[in-house]
Order: sequence, then structure tokens, then C-alpha cells
Amino acid sequence: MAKLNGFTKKQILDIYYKMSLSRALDTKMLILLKQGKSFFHMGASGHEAAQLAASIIFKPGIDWSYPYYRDGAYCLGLGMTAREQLLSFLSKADDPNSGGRQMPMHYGHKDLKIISQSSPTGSQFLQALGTSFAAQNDGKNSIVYVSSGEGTTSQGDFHEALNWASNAKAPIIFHIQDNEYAISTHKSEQSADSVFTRAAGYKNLSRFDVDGTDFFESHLAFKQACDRARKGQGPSVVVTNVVRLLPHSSSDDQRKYRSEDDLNKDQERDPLIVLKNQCLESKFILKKDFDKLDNSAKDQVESDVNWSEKQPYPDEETALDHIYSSDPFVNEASVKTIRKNVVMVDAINHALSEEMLRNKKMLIFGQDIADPKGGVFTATKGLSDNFGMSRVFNSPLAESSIIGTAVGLAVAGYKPVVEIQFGDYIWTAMNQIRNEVVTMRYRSNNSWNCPLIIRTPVGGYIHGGLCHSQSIDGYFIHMPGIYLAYPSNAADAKGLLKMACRMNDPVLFMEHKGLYRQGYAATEEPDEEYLIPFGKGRIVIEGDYISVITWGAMVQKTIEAIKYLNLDPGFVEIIDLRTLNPLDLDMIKASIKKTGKALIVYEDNLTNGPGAEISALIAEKCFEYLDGPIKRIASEDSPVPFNWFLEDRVLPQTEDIALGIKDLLEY
Ligand SMILES: Cc1ncc(C[n+]2csc(CCOP(=O)(O)OP(=O)(O)O)c2C)c(N)n1
Ligand SMILES: [Mg+2]
Repeated sequence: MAKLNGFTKKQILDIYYKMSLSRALDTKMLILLKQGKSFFHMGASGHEAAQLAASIIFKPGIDWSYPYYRDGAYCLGLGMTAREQLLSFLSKADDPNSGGRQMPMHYGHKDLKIISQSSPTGSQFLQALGTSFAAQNDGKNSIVYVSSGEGTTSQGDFHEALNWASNAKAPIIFHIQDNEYAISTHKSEQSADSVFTRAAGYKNLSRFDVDGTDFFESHLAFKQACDRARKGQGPSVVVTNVVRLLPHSSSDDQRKYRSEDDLNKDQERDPLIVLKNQCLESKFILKKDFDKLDNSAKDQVESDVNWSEKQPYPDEETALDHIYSSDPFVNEASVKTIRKNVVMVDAINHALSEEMLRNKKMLIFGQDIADPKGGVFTATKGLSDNFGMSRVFNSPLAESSIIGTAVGLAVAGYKPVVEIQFGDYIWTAMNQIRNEVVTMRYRSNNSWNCPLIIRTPVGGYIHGGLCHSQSIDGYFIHMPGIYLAYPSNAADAKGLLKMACRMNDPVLFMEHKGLYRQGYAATEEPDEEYLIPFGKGRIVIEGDYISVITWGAMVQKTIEAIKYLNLDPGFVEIIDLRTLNPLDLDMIKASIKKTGKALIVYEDNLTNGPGAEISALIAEKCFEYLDGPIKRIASEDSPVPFNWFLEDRVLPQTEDIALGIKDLLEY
């Protein structure tokens, strides 16, 4: 059978049809937008050849994809329908991308293994890398596609991903679609050299630089890149040089920053025309065949729009669905003791070990966590020796890499339990957490979830200075979509961590480093069945006249404050919340109903710390029970200094808590 560059006439017509369909969708969507039927559009026009060339290499439903917002034609090529794209554009309930929760062009499709995409440019790279680790582990020879524009390669995550991918020989293809502009910024302002050149120097990484308006040339590069990846030879970067025929988005007007000449030159490189000309010149396909396809693409879009417009919008009542899984919380198990005494860090280690045995999909990684060191606090000691370096391994020194890859593993069915070496360094991963981890389930309308655990040592009193003493709970209590645990002793740490390992939602597990080896935080060790449900506080001491609501290292400090005041037993009730999300509001209410007074003691700094929210809740829900002002004892609004006298002054001390209790008791 006659072929052009290895393609039959039927194959080329099929590809051209999808290019034309993508173009027709762009055109029609912009009309619908003007009619007020949607509010945002980002087009693939000019990128179609490169995207189709990539899409036909990847196996739908087997390989994984992280397409960016301009990848409409890629998604069509992979098997997403025009109707599905229109449902997203019109924000309809049955949109498989996000059920109308995200702006249009944020692709996601469970059956096609397109992972739900969020909006930050570049956060997809590390997630795709994590999924490529899952693909390696699964051993099914699947590979991963991830794409972005050239501007996005300025993001650190891109370089972190290249670094780890090349070291791990990961089966991943980075498709960089270079249309020379990132909104209005030309690539000459973006970086000193091309993406292709900047990606040089990584072992195992192949690079391709092709004319992305030429379907055949682009296809050849993707074929080679994918062959390598499937053979386990490593990742590739494919740079396709394309044209942006539309403004950046429907909110942009590129005539304001590009000359007419520049825009006209782009039109001359229109990939649909390029493909047509290649076929016409060789007389492989006739013009009328292409015209027929253009017309039927337009007809299809018209009829799909008619159908899509009739589909329902999401029910308002569903607006709060899928922030978390709907799994019920388990009841607290009774304690069977297996050891007389265990310190908190060892209890954590044992919880991890037991859960690794139980769940073969659980993986542990982070900085320096593998043996022989086993973590800077030895929380993971012995685990890589026991479970092997494929399940317990050191990550590069890059927090965004840790969380990003954990996302990619979690969506692919793994249970990553990762360590951020100090809570103070979680900030470099904050975009991954805030915009990716906590929204995955919600933004995909429950199609994808991301049940990873982030363990991290937090807190002060160890002369750790500004960047080894921070409390981070105040930031995270504000964030929907992630559960928060903060144990005060060994048994709770074990029960809560084991519970977290079995939950279907992301968990931030805060471990006070000052408690790791403290005698007072050591307990009897509960057995492997011990699980503590989230959202259940613990009454540490019962009392009738004041409720102290606290957690973490402040539990012991409050016990000491009671001793310091020489108070009789039965005066002060201490509630250890154990988890900050969910909060055990029932326990707080019941206690305040009895005592009439509430003191919240926390280590994070005062302003907008967790105590602010808890105070507000008490004011709202317990106002009638109160017999005094709601009081907070917390750190000063200051960094935590290294000098131990200064440190004492900034962090809450026994005397401060004692004074707070006394003041409120006497009120
Ligand atoms: C982290 C982040 N910063 C800024 C933006 C706003 N933004 C969206 S797309 C874009 C330009 C991206 O350009 P490029 O990577 O070249 O892709 P193109 O749109 O040209 O295909 C910017 C600045 C964003 N979405 N995320
Ligand atoms: Mg660009």
C-alpha cells in the first residue's frame, strides 16, 4: 500500500481530521465565549501537528498523560471526544475533566489515564516523574507523557524533574512546545539559550529539537523517544517549534505586543496547511479530500455544541463534594501492649514498618532516610535494609521533587509516605501541596485522589534557630483538603500514623522533634492493630474549672504548669486534640460546657495561629457556656532565635501557661 513517510492515506486523513477538529473547536469556542456561554479559552491552534504526532505514540488507557492547557489536540488524539472538551468548556456536570470545577482546558480523564491538571505552570513535571516511577515499579512497560510551553521551563520544577528523571532512567517524555511566547514575554527574555541546549548535560536524557509544524518530523522524534523509554533507556525531551496562532488566551490580545509581520509569519507556518501541502505536493491526497474533512469537522463541532448545550450544569448542592473521601472514620482500637516503653521516634519507626508489611504499595522516601543513616532523627532506621531500596529510598535534596513525585505515585495507586526533613523546609514544596495535593480529588470531581502522607519534624525548644524550630500548623489548618495530625506521645504517634497509612486522603503528620526521645512522651507500645481515628481528642487530665485545649509539645508544658501552680487535681481539664483537622469540636464543647473557661495553648506564633480559629469556633458554638474571655498562650510573633535565652523568651514557657491558667481561673 502506498505510504507517505510511513503513513497510509487513511492514517493521514485520520490525523488531519483530528487536527481540523481541534481547530474547529478553537474557532467555535471563541464564538461561544463572545455569546457569554463560557468565560475562558486557551487554544491549541498552531500546535496541532506536534500534539497529534505525540498522541498517536502513546497507548490510551495504558500510558499516562500530563497534558498542559494548550494540549487540546493531544487529548483528541488520545481519544478524548469533542463532546467531552465542550462539556468542560461549557462547565457541565458530566464533564469528565473536572465536572465543571476547573476552568476549561484543564484536562483530566480517568479512562484515558490523563491525570487531572491544575493551573500552576510546571507543577506537572514532577508529578509525571512520580507516575513514571510507578510505571517502572509496575513493570508493564507503560510510559508517561508530560508537556508545557517553553516559558514554563524557567520553573525550578522542570529542572528538578530532568535531574531526577535522568538519574532514575525514568520512562518519561517531556514535550516542550516552543511557540516563542509565554503570554507576552518572548523567549529571548525568558532564558539565555534554547530549552534544547539547556537540557544538555544530563546522563541518560535524549534530546530532540524539531519543527513542530511538521507532523512527520515531530512524529519521528516522539517515536524514537518512546522506543527508548519503553526499552528502559531513559527519558527524553522533545522540543517542538510551533506557532501560536491565537492570543495566549481569550483574555489576551497579542496584537498589543507582536508586530503584524511576526503574526503573519506564524500564519505561513500553520501546521494544517503544512501537512496539506506535503500531501498535495506529492499528490498523495487531493485537496477535495481535505476540504471534505474540514467541512465534516465543522459539522461535527456544530452538532456536538448543540448536544453539549443541552446537558445539565452541576447541582449547586454538590459544591462541597469530594474535598475529602467519603470513607467513614474507624473507631479507636483497644490497646494491646507489646512493649513496656517506647520513645516517640521508635513508635513512628515501628508504625511505618508494620504498615510497610501490610501494604505492598507503600513507599517511603525523603532526604537521607535510607540506611545506614535512616533519617536525620532515625525515624526510618532499618526500613531500607528490611524492605529494600526500591521501596525505601533517598530522594534528591529537593522538597518540591519529594511532594511532586509523591503525587504522581499516589494517583497511580501507590501509598507514598514521604519525609520533609524539617517542617521549616516544607515551603519549597508549598506549590505542590497547596495547588496540587489538596485539590486533586476536588478538582477532578473525585476521579483522581492523592492519599499521600507527609511526615515532618516541627517545633522548637531544641536551640535550632530560625529554620529548625518552626511550627507550621497555623498555615495548614487554613487549607482544605489535607488532614493534620500532631501527636504528643509515642502511643498516639503510632496509632495516628498507622491510621494515616490506611486513609484515602492526604495527611500532614507533624512530629515534634523535641518529643522524639523525651521520657515523658514515651509510652507503652500498642500492637499492630492499634489505630486512632482522626478527629478524636484525648482528655489528658479531667478538671471542672478550666479547659486547656492544646496538642504536641504543649501538652506536657501544660501538665508542668499545673504542677507549677500547685493546683489540686480536678481543677484543670487538658484536652490533647491529637489532630487539628478534623478538630474534635464535640470534645471541646463538652469540656467548656462543664468548665465555662477556655485557654488554648499552642506553639505556633499567636497571630492567626490555630488558636485563632479554635477561639472563633468556641465563640460561635460555646458562647452561652463561657464564663470568661477565651484566652490564648502561644509563641511571640517572632522568628525563633538560636540563643537559648532569647529562644525561651519567644516560645511559650511553663510559667506563661501557668499565668494564663491563673488569670482565667481568677476571672
Ligand atoms: C506558576 C504560575 N505562574 C504564572 C501563571 C500564569 N501563566 C499561565 S500560562 C503562562 C505562560 C506560559 O507560557 P509557555 O510555557 O510558553 O506556554 P504557552 O502558553 O506559550 O503555550 C503564565 C505566565 C501560572 N498559571 N502559573
Ligand atoms: Mg510559549
